[in-house]
Amino acid sequence: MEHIINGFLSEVSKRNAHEPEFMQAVSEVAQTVLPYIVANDIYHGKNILMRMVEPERVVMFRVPWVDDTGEIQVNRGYRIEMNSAIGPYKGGLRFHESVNLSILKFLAFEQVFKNALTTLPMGGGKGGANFNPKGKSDAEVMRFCQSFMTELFRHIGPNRDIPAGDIGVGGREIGYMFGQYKRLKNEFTGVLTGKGISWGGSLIRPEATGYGAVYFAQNMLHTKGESFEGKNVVISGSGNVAQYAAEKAIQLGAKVLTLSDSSGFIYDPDGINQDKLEYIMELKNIKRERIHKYIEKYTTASFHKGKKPWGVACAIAMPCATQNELGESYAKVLIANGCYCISEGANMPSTPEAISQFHANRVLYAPGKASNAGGVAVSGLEMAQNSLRYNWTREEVDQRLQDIMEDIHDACVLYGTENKTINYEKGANIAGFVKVADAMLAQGVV
Ligand code: NDP
Ligand code: 2IT
Repeated sequence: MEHIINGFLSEVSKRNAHEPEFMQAVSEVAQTVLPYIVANDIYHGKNILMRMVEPERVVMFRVPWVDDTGEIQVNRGYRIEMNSAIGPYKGGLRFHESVNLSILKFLAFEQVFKNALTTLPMGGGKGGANFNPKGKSDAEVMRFCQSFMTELFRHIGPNRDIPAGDIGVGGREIGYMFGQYKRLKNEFTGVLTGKGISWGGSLIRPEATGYGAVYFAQNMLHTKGESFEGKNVVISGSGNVAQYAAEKAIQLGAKVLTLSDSSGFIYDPDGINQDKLEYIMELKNIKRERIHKYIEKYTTASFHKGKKPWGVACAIAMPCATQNELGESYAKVLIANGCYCISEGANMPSTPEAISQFHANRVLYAPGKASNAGGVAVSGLEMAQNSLRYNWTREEVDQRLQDIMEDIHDACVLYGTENKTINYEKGANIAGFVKVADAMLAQGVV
């Protein structure tokens, strides 16, 4: 088996030189899916995984825009249309200075499996630009978004490819891009998700990724007769996903001790309660400030510059910032301090070495493609509401989200149970693979 996996990965890496994040995501899937393919005749000998790692289409384009001083700036825009076997391409847009082909291909590849797991009919895609929104005025962000959409609009559509938010893309950016799409097409359609409530958005979409990651953790904890009640929770990030993961954990009676951004983390020994969280939301979402400002208001808390929060003792850890933010040494520290449940809100936040530590120590570990699927799931529900020209209530959407997270947990149990323990990584990879592969095989050589 080792020989087959290595042969496959060496072929993929030849075709995708200098794409470490993409290779990391492919390798993680190949380790669990290739043995399954070899053991199942319907998939064997059809080069099916090689087809799945090759994007159906990659679009790269120039994004010129004028900054507030009148200078002309140029960024690079992308859309990776990875797989449309089970539905139109669906996935977020990331605006961050680090964005490149490797990062977006890893995200698009993960998205294919994640979207299949949601039980909704969505293919996988991802896009974005190497644009850094930090410190930019609203007018600059608007001009950038308009220029970005002036090229992207010809590649997307409500039945073709439906982008949404990701790092650096929230309600403000979705609004500017939606407005530009509508002007160019002269059509009001649900071409983006994460829209404002008065113009086609879904209730609970802003909350969905964070809430969903907590619901998934709850499902994992229930397998051990445990819950969030009274548990210490360590969260990284302080953006959309981290904020609503914290909110739901607080509602379930947990004590949230940390949040972070790329400059460091805050530790509040008294716990971040709902009032404090609302202050953070105002700080981050409206004032667009840094997280260290928190300690100016809540003086018993401390700020740890340049550090990650994984050294703080907790039962449950939720990485909700970015890829590879939790490496092997942090994994060892978390486990040594008693952490037994990891639910990833971010995409690929744990390194392969960290994941090996979790498996070796029987930690309840959920990979992002399972645990953070609530965001795209409610995007799917937003698409359904747009098609119906109807809106569901908060309670209806939240209930559907909870049901979907439970279904994803069940799929992981079905495909990932080995020696009476659940390997959620294996379960998520195989469950996602089976759905997409079956559709591809039914559609001929695609
Ligand atoms: P936001 O832009 O709202 O927040 C991102 C947070 O992560 C910020 O606190 C940011 O800090 C921090 N961060 C970003 N890059 C880095 C870095 N290189 N090092 C340290 N910290 C970093 O994004 P989201 O909350 O939407 O996304 C967070 C993660 O969740 C991403 O991995 C994303 O792919 C994933 N995700 C998002 C979904 C969604 O619906 N939004 C759905 C599923 C997954 P700073 O401000 O300093 O950059
Ligand atoms: O990584 C993700 O799943 C997202 N950024 C959300 C994608 C979506 O289409 O809602």
